[in-house]
Parts: sequence; structure tokens; C-alpha cells
Amino acid sequence: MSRLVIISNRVSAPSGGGAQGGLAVALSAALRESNGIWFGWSGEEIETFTGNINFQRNQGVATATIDLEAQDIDEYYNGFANRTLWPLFHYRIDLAEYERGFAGGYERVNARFAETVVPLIEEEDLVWVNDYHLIPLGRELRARGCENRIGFFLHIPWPPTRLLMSLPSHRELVESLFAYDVIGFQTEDSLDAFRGYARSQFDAEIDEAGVMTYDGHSVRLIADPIGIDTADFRGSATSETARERFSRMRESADGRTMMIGVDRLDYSKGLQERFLGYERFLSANPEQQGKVFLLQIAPPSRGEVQSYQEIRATLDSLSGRINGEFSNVEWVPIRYVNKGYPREQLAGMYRAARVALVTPLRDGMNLVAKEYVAAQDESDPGVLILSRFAGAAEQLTDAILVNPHSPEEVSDAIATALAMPLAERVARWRAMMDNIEQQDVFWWRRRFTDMLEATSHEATA
Ligand code: GDG
Repeated sequence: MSRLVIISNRVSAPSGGGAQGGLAVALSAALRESNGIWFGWSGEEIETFTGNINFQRNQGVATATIDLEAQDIDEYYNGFANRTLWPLFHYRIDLAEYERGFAGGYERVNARFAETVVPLIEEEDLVWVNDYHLIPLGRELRARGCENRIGFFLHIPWPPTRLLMSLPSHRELVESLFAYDVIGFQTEDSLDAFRGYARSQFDAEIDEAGVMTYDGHSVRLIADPIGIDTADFRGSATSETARERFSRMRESADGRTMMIGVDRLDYSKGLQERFLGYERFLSANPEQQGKVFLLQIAPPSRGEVQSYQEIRATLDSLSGRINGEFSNVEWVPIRYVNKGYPREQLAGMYRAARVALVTPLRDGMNLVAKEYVAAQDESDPGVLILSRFAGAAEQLTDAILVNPHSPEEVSDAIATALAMPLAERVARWRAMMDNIEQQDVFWWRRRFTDMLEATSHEATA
């Protein structure tokens, strides 16, 4: 197998506490069995960009990182990536900010990534670029003579054409994707949306096998849903630490039924709508008051971006209002926690929860849904309530699927989940577990790299 060069915005070592993003979790698992190198931003700021590379080896994974200037971080990371593309690709054009400075910074940083990483790429390497921060990187690498096979995987949804067209530079952005040899999406839905754009805006031809031809160059398009390291996560859920955390949760629940939510504090995760659905459930089912509670773990993220400060304030006040309305001296309906927990503790908490609420308004995949399933006790599994708008809903069809915008649907789903008989819980869990076991993170990685390995990059004149 060819050596793999993985490039993503951040390079982050496996395990440990804190809010480790899904991308980091998935790539570190994938890199564990590859012998390549992982390149990205260190997360550090430097006065003037030097292009100096910091090489390290973390748990058998070679990493190479660079520092960025304050202006780069502002315009590229906090700007174009997280103020423009993230909201737009999650259908929130109301939150998307279109500033020329952001777009310029984005292009500049992509060029900096390219010029720094090019000397590290050897002739037969497969280059795998990850996510929305680095869409134009393939084009920048080609401009510097890189004729390797280069693939791109998008971890977030691809938006419908009409939404994407609100971005002033949408054509240029999408055209830069044609420099890749393989483009992977999380879902059929995203793949379809991309095909629609490519056909309508570029007259690209796409054959039955998913090969798109544009301007004499071919790109393979695939839906390749990301998974988790299922076996490893199952192990985490029965580890000593997890068992301890499980017992303590059960003790502190004091006979009450626990439900759980675990999300980065992000407006795309539908936390506000979830709380409102739960509030509806408490009003509609007064006999359940005092018998259930929701543990919501929500480590803050992207705190420099205003829309994140706003969603945080909204959730502070909403959780406070609901707790004020329903609590009594012995019971609080929502335990709202703004910090992260180490993985094994998290796994123990998933296992202690009878119901998981995974209700994003839009999500590329959502790994929490898969982790929750993997952590369950097979003789007494919990119930997953899952948004239809999470990529995971294409695979986990045995979850209770809901429209997260509807408080009634969320409320009804909670009632159904709490009342679900053991036999049905086991049957649904088994079906979901089969999927998660087969289509794990290694399956995802192999599907992508096999496809990349099988393509040949024909040098464009
Ligand atoms: C993006 C896409 C896609 C969360 N809190 C804690 C903690 N986490 C971990 C979870 C999970 C990960 O963070 C979150 O992954 P998600 O997939 O749910 O969401 P994003 O961060 O938005 O990830 C998403 C993903 O990329 C991969 O392609 O699925 O759609 O948006 O692994 O467990 N981990 C620990 N403590 C916490 O408190 N240890």
C-alpha cells in the first residue's frame, strides 16, 4: 500500500479529555494502521509566518505542523471557515458572513499549507485532504507541480445549489475541487447535491460509476459514511473507568431514568430545539416529572465567533428557565454541563443513559449517535432518538427518527423511548450495531484510500 499523507486543519493526538472533534477521533484511529504523515496547523500563533515545520511522533503517528499568523487565524479559521462556510454548509445563511478579507485569508492560508507540505510529499504517496477548511488545497498543490493522486473528503454536509449560490465566490470554490482525483461525501444526500451543482453550473458529465468529467479531467465521486472505532469504543464502555463512572451516575440518578446528549456547543446541533422538545415532554407528561432527567454535556467550541457566544447565552438562559419552571428541592430536570470528559468516562455515561437525544438541525454524520449505540449493554440497551437531518440517519434507520425542529415530535419520541419494551430495544439496537460494526472507521478509511489508490492521476497539461 502507498504511503498516506493526511492533511487537515488541525492535527490532534488521540484520547485525553476535552472536546476532541469527530474529525480528530476518526483520523487518529485511521492513522493508527497507516504508516504515513499527518500535516496541519499547530493551533499556535506566530508573529510572522515562517513555514518552519515542527515534526513529532505521537503514539506511532508522525505529525508535521506549522504555526499561523494572527491575521491568518482571524480570516481563515475564525473567518471564512467558521463564519462563512460552516454556517452556509449547515443551511444557516442567516448566520453566514461574506467578507472579502475572509476569502483572501482563506486562499492565502491554503497556499501556505501547499507550499509547506509539497516538499514532504514523495512520488508515490497518496495525498488525502480533509474538510471545508482546505477545499482549494488540491488546486494549490497542483499549481506547485504535485502530480500525486489527491483525494478530498468533506466531513460536513454539501448544501443545495440554491443555498451555495449565496456565496459570492461559489463558482471558484467549487471549481477548485476539480483538481482532486477523488471527492468523498458523508451521505448520498450530499453526493446528490454536489452532482446537481456540478451539472447545472459547470455542465460536468457524471457517469453511472460516479466518474465526473470536466475540462478533460476525471474525478471520482463517492459517498463514504464515516464510522467510529467500534471495537475500541466498546472496550472503553466496559473499562474500569467507565464502570466506575457508570456506577456513580446510577447512584446520583437515585432511581430516576437518565437521558443523555453530548455535543460541541454549536448552533447546528439543535440544543435549543432539544431543550424545548424536552420541556414540551415534561408539560405533556406531568407524571414523568421527577422521574427522568437529561444530562447534557456541551463543551464550548469556537468561542471567538459571535454566533457561538450567542448560542451559549441562549442555552444558559433556556436551561435556567426550564429548570426554574420544573425543579423542586430534590430534582432538577436538566443537568447542563459546559465541559468535556475523558473518553472512557463519556462511554460509561452513555451506557448509564436509557435514552440518547441526538437531534442536530444538520450534521455531516454525527459520531455521538454511533458511540452511544456502541456503548450499550446488549442485554439491556438504551434507545437512540436521532434527527433525520444527521448523516447518520441514512444508516441508523432503527433509531427513533425525528424532525428536530418539532417540539411535539421530540416530545413524542421521548415518551416512546421511555416506554419501549426490552424486546424492541434489543431488536433495534442489534440492527444498528450490525451497521456500526461493519461500517466502522477502518471500513471508511479503506473505502476512501482503495478508491484513491485505484485511480491514476493523469497530468493535466
Ligand atoms: C464533524 C462533523 C462528523 C464531544 N464531547 C466530548 C467528546 N466529544 C466527542 C464525541 C465525538 C466527537 O467529539 C464529536 O463528533 P461529531 O461527529 O458528533 O461532531 P463534530 O465535532 O461536529 O464533527 C460531524 C464528524 O466531523 C466526523 O466526520 O460526524 O458531522 O460535524 O467523537 O465523543 N469527547 C470527549 N469528551 C467530551 O466531553 N472525550
